[in-house]
Amino acid sequence: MASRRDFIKISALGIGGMALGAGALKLLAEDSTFDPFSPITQFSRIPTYCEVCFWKCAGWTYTDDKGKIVKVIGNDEDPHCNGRLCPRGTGGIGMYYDEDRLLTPLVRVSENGKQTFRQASWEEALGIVAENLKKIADKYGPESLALFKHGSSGHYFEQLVKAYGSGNIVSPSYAQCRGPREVGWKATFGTTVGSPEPTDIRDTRCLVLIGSHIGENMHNGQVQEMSEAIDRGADIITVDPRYSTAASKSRHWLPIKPATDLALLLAWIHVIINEELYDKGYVEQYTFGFDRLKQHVRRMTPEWAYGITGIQPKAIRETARLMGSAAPSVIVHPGRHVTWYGDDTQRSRAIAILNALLGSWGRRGGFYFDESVRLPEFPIPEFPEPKWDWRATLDGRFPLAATGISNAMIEASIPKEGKDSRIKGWFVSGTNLPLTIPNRPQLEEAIQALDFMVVVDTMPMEVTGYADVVLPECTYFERYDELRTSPHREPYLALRMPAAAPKGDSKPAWWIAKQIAEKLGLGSYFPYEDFKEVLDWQLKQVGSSLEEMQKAGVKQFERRSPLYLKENEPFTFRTSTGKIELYSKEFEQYGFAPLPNYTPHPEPPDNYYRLNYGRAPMHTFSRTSNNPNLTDLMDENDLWVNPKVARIWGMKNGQEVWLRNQDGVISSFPIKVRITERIRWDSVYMVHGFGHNNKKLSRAFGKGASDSELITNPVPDPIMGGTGMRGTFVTFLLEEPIKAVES
Ligand SMILES: Nc1nc2c(c(=O)[nH]1)N[C@H]1C(S)=C(S)[C@@H](COP(=O)(O)OP(=O)(O)OC[C@H]3O[C@@H](n4cnc5c(=O)[nH]c(N)nc54)[C@H](O)[C@@H]3O)O[C@H]1N2
Ligand SMILES: Nc1nc2c(c(=O)[nH]1)N[C@H]1C(S)=C(S)[C@@H](COP(=O)(O)OP(=O)(O)OC[C@H]3O[C@@H](n4cnc5c(=O)[nH]c(N)nc54)[C@H](O)[C@@H]3O)O[C@H]1N2
Ligand code: SF4
Ligand SMILES: [Mo]
Repeated sequence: MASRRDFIKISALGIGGMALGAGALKLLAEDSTFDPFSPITQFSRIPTYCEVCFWKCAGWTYTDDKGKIVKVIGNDEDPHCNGRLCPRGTGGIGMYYDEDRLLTPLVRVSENGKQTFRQASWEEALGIVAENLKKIADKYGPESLALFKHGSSGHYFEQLVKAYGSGNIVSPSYAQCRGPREVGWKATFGTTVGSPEPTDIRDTRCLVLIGSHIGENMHNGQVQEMSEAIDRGADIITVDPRYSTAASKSRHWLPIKPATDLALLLAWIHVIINEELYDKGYVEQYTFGFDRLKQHVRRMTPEWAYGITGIQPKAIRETARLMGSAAPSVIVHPGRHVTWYGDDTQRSRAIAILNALLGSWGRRGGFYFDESVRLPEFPIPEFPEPKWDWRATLDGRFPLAATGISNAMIEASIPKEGKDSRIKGWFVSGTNLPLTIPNRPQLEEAIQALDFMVVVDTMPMEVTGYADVVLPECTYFERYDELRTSPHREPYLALRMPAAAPKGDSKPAWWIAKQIAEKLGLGSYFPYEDFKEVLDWQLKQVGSSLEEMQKAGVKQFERRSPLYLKENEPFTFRTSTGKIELYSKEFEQYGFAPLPNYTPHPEPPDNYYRLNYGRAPMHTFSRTSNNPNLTDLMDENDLWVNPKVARIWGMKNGQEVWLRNQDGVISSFPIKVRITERIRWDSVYMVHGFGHNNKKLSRAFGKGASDSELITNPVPDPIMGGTGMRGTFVTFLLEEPIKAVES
């Protein structure tokens, strides 16, 4: 079928050609000889914070006397990393050296009936973007433009899109990640969890991980604090159907049957209430609805949960007692990627309730009250009021959604039953939608229907193949960005500044957004020549300066209020009752269960297995799978298969298989089998972020399989629109499937 927006895979250009691949590979090897105090080579260090994941560790980029970037290390003063970057952060310079990088603007053209990209000047590319945005605003209203964003660059495009008149802004970190936990937590404690999570792991006596695999999930400070906690003898309890790295470090591993966590959580609540293990003073003083909760869980015994979860009643009781004896220095971790089965807000509520009973919120060794620096916004005119925004795309669903829902925005881009779509144009920055958003057929249908799509990225990732215009951003080593203000035990600021000039014709996002704004007559929203002016102005408002931060990289500020609750001090939580709501008045008002319940989820049919996925310590999603330093450490994912299953299918270690899901979707590439007891017989497991199908990614193309393309049936969370992604079932194809030949 002729399509208006063919996915452009093959580089007709040979963009890049920086010929630094081998050099970049050598960088890690150079580590051992690298000495910043070497008398021979003069090194300079330039502050940055990492963009390989959203932990945003502050560090120092080292350049040699020729200005070449040689290394990045952690900043000792930064509490996110305590001077140590994780393997991904250290390998982050691979993002700068990657010879596949986007280095020039690209525009879609048709040549001999085939669509391809042609290089363009910034002037031309930005002109096309501005012209199309003007057309959309004139024809349908500015609200018809949606912004999909993730990472630092999102800020500038958010500013641009708001100035243009649209409030249709979405990020995958909500409906595909931590949205349900934030809603569950807010309903309970009146506040969201936020990032970094204010978990006081350093001082905890008991850490409970429910499908939160710290250790493979390399969020730096948490990993460091967890290993300290283990050394101090803290109890770690891990609930995971897979024997994860965290499970291997745990005193108790509860190999739960997938999709049954709510039953375990309710049984824990039952034991903690019935054995009076809860913090009585705290519960009495700060919580609302205890009696109703007690009544609610009265029959949810460990024996009841055993039938559902497969966890022995004895183990449920023992672990509940461990938590009780450690309370309040106990953390039932809220998790982060929590969009699993569609009842994720309720599962997060159950976790929040458990923490409330144990009195861990606001207590040492539980959760501290984090603080961030209040940085004044650089003065710009007020944004126009859009006539409608993302809320309209929900069509009355998901009443507690706090931001846009990506799949709803995508749906709103598809014309239906003779009705035109609401969304006509997409602006995308820092998110590789095809490998990030579940239900790829829906994504592709939406893209085909768009009038215009522009993508800003550093790499020729899959998402760029769908764009009309691709704008190359330089990497975080080559630009100033907003100050990092993320909260912590003490408020901190961190600066990112360029260690080298942008490669090729790549540019920082602030510059790109400003140019487009000026072409649209919205220049007053970017009232500066250089982003440095904004940083210096902001820093001076809080008694610092750009000059000071250029030397220090990070700066600590004074806390304004105590780190923990003061013993017996009155405290008003920001809920309707002013208390921690064990019973949620808000959920009741919206017609949702005010106390969480267990409901069964579909099971894999015969010969199908639940597709489980997660993180590898040396990769971040799809963004690092072409990174020359990190592919050296791991260049493809494999498929964990239980030995029993391998026997039934006659599979051998290392054998390549294809996967077919319940909807008949077959993986584009094969994946190697790894036979291991670490995965249950009813599931298979792979690391997310592989299986790239863009040939411009010379190292990542065709390596491993993509979990994303197999997740075609996300289960929506009725409360806030999260997309449950763990209800995918796959079977094996041992021979290469015959597929339609590509045109
Ligand atoms: N199947 C499946 N889907 C998932 C998940 C999963 O585990 N499995 N995890 C979910 C979670 S928890 C999250 S948070 C999301 C993450 O979703 P994404 O953030 O979309 O994940 P990435 O695949 O890393 O895509 C990042 C994109 O940003 C680009 N990029 C990197 N640096 C820069 C930069 O400096 N500027 C610009 N403009 N672009 C840059 C990269 O090249 C890449 O195209 O995915 C979610 N989706
Ligand atoms: N190295 C690295 N670290 C990262 C990232 C990265 O890309 N790479 N991404 C960061 C981001 S944005 C996020 S959101 C976090 C995500 O990291 P986490 O919040 O830790 O979450 P997941 O990746 O969902 O964790 C997956 C775990 O859940 C288990 N699991 C699967 N099904 C079930 C179930 O039914 N019940 C239970 N109890 N467990 C189950 C899996 O076996 C696996 O061990 O990681 C962060 N840290
Ligand atoms: S945890 Fe690792 S990848 Fe994430 S910001 Fe820190 S160093 Fe970078
Ligand atoms: Mo995430």
